Amino acid sequence: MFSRRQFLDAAALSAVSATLVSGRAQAAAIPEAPTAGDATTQPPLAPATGPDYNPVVTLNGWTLPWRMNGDWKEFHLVAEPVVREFAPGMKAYLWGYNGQSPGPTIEAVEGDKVRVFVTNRLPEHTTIHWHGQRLPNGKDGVGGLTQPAIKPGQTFVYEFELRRSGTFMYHPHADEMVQMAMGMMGFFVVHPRDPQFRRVDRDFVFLMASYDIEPGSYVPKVNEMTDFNLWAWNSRVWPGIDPFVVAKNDKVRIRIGNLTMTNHPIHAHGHEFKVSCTDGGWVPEGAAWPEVTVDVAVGQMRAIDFVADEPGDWAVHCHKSHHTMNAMGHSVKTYIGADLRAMQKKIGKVAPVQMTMGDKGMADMGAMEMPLPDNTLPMMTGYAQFGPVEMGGMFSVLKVREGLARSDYKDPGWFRHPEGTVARLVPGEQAPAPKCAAPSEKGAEYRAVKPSSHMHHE
Ligand SMILES: [Cu+2]
Repeated sequence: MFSRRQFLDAAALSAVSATLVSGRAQAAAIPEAPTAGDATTQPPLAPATGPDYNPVVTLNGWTLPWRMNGDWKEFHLVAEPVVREFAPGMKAYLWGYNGQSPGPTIEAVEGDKVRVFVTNRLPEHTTIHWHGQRLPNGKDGVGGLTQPAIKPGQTFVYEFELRRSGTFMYHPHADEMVQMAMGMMGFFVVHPRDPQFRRVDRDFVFLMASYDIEPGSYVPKVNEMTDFNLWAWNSRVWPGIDPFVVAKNDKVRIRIGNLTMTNHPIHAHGHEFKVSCTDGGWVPEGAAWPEVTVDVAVGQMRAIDFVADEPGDWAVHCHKSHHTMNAMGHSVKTYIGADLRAMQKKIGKVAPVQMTMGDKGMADMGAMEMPLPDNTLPMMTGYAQFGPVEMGGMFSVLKVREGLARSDYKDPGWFRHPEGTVARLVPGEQAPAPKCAAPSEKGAEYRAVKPSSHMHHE
């Protein structure tokens, strides 16, 4: 039996619009929460009900299935600890949704009424904010401000009508420094009611996140503000990020959201694109200008559109060069021009596996097989048909191929370049090796300028 006090609490709770779901009767009404076991890119989820649209492809991720309940589209997100593989050889213990970080992409249509159940299986409270959506204030998901936090074990429900189409995301607004540093985020695409409106053939989505995970450890350092060592797309780093596979002459859209602590100038090779959509809505076609790099600031989302009319393997990457490397390179010292042979000899006596490297630059490290601590990734890695790619982090490949079937997203392998179209060696023109790399006595002057002689200069 309710006491008066409990009755008032219950009345107060039902007055907040992000409503706590409790009791056996309601539990039976909550839809199943599908879960994903790994970081495989799932095929696009075509709509079985409602208006037609071209579903998106979440890089190394998936779209959350839903069920219809009357005229409501019902989804179920579960906030929980997850294990995420960043690339073969490295896993991290993150927080995410439905088994993975990022959480599954939510897709629906402008005008849809959506009901999202959110169950909290984290050790602390959380909320979900629907970044960019027009909705009643009480569904905005700001803990303390627009709703009470969702305590561990509780399920809340958010109900709102999708008032405009576009490119959105979801993330917590509760202990958010920790929860986003732990990987809690997901994409939210609202398709236009008119399936022909700004339609493309292939539509890819990914969220950018940064992590600070020390080589050999598994949990991100959540208090880090600036000094991250893993720059991820959908919590994956190159060579763990799947390619954008497209057919020649496809209209392609790539939607990008930034939940790191810095901006990322995203650069695409081989094509010009236009920004077609932001988290604020569609950019009128006449107002967009051609770009090959778009800066995505913190908290922003950008969709870029282009026609993939140049066959090939085209790099797509963040243009901050420190964001295309992985953890092991993060604290490597600069030795360009130093005499490492002498130094290595001395160090080798006390630490046999320690390697000093980089006297000629760091490109050697792309091909280097060296002992690594468990659970980390080389600074730059990934092989392609001509050798090591010397990249890590925020890097992937746009693979444009002739004659791919509409639904074919399989990695087609490396591009077969037409005869005579690859940059080539000019035979018989060999410049002398630079002095600093030469082991001869001629290099002695240069090698004499060692970092140590600066450091101890008196
Ligand atoms: Cu970047």
